[in-house]
Amino acid sequence: MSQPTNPSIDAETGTDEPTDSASDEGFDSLLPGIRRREFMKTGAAVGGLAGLAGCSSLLGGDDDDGTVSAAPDHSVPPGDHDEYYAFLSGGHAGDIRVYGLPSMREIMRIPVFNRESARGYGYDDESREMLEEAGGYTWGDTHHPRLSQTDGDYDGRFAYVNDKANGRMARIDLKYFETDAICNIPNQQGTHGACARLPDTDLIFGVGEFRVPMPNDGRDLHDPDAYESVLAAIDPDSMNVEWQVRVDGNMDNGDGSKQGRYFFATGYNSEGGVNEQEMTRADRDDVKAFELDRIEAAVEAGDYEEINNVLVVDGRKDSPLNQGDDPIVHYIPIPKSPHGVSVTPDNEYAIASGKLDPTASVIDIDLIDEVDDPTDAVVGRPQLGLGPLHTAYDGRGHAYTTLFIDSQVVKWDIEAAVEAEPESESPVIEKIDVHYNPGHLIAAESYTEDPAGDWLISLNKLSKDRFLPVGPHHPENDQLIYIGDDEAGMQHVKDSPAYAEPHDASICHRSKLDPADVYDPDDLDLEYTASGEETMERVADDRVEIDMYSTRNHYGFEEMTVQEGDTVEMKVTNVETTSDLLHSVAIPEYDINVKLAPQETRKVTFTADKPGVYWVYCAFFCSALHLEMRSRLIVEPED
Ligand code: RUQ
Ligand code: CUA
Repeated sequence: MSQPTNPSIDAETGTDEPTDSASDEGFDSLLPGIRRREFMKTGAAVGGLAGLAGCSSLLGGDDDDGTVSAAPDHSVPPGDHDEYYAFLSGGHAGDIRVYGLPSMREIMRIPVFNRESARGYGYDDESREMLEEAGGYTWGDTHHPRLSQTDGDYDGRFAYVNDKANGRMARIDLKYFETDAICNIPNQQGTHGACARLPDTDLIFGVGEFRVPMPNDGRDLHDPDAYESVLAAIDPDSMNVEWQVRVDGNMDNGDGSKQGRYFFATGYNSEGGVNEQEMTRADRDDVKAFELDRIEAAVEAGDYEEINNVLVVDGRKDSPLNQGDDPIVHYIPIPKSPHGVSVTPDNEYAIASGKLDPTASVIDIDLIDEVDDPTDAVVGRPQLGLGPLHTAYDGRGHAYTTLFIDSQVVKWDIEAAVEAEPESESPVIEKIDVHYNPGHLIAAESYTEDPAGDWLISLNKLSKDRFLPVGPHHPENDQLIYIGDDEAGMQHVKDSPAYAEPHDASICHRSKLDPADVYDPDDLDLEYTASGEETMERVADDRVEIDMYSTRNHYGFEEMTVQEGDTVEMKVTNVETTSDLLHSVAIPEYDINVKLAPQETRKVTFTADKPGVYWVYCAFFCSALHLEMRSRLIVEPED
């Protein structure tokens, strides 16, 4: 192995496996007469040697002691800000984690499908009702956070994320970094892929993974051939399902073309099997390319069936809408159980990873509707390594694909893959070991038309021995890799443990987000209660309404007396205008926990069914007199 290129890297990661790095000496000895700069330029043509030498060691060079330019300083000193926001899904923790890059510090968590007590999410009336209306489940499985775009670039407005567990799509308001809407998607059991119609995010797509009877009301239980999965198109403003398309086989991940025409979804289990053996029998499954305008025309023309109040268009292979020259869904055969699909920043290609096949398939987007045999739309099939899952881009014509089984990230040249023979390894430029078994990877702004091309995170499923042992449930390992220097190659600069389990992420430059520092009361539905405006009123025989405020170091009322059996509607405003000064309303034994950021108003409704004295306290350490910030809820017994 080569020496670490930057001593601070080694110190920071604590890794005993230095980053693979290139050296002029190592290069020249393998490729006499070719300077490494030329190699990189012609990497596609001669990269085949990488296969011979064992890709990662070609660039590492076993006995080289040369140096290359190191990754730019990625330390972020205390008090300094990071350059990028990274939004990582929390998987079956149900949330989104916000990291700063390149420090990889976790800055915030945004609860989405989970209840979360630190932020009081799922405890106040509004968020509780939202979660109840969205099915009332206590958890979800977030995979694919995608940020809204305008004109092919992040606009800082919203993030959207799927629930693979329950067939839902959530929206996160990036002004407040909070979940503001959840769509419960009918006919879809498990929404996997999530992404948008670009360039202006005017439709959100949820990709249905599990095939079920349509509708799933007890019919066709023992007839798996009749099970189906659907693609759902959701209006990003109303968060209502606009239409769905039913398809053959199942679906997995998805991505939209950059210029609106197509949505792509990978599918495994074209066999329609119900167990592993049946699902992996076929050598080919497919990528479905949905023709969005044709689908909308079919909806317009009334060519749909209404199932569970949703307009469902028939996109199965034998649908009348798929006969003739203008099919609504193209089924493009891809080997074997493909997983990830993503569209290149220039909108030329959709690249699908083989998962059980060591190749990726490069689909020429312009050819899809031109060719007679859909297989002919596949114009490249580079041999990448074992278990290719997901692909990201640097905007310089390179693709980066995770190899789950090989525990590597492979960098390859997209145009070279189009020019090379199918199954050729020559488009491969370089591989780097990651620790261990990467699922997704994401490069900075890779989902936009103009990726930043400097940082990449490999989201590794296993960390094994990389951190202090914490028992049998190990953390995962997100590894930061610098990809900004094609000459030096990929440089691994940091390990960052992650609580289970990040899947996908979106990375956005900080200049494109403008989060609020305090709430704007006009953005909230509940009326603001200023100091001096507090009221406590019995509005019915068994109903009390309390409107009050909170500030350092007291609440609007020092005591609140109600009768046993009363329904209490308590609305509280945090009247602080100072940034970062949070209060909360915590009531023991009533399970009440309402968070209040500055200028925020929330409401909680509960039944006072236990007589006694209950101290209302503030759970955020807000000042030296925080412990004295109290009120009493007095519940008088029924006589
Ligand atoms: S997908 S790891 Cu996780 Cu939703 Cu490929
Ligand atoms: Cu308010 Cu502690």
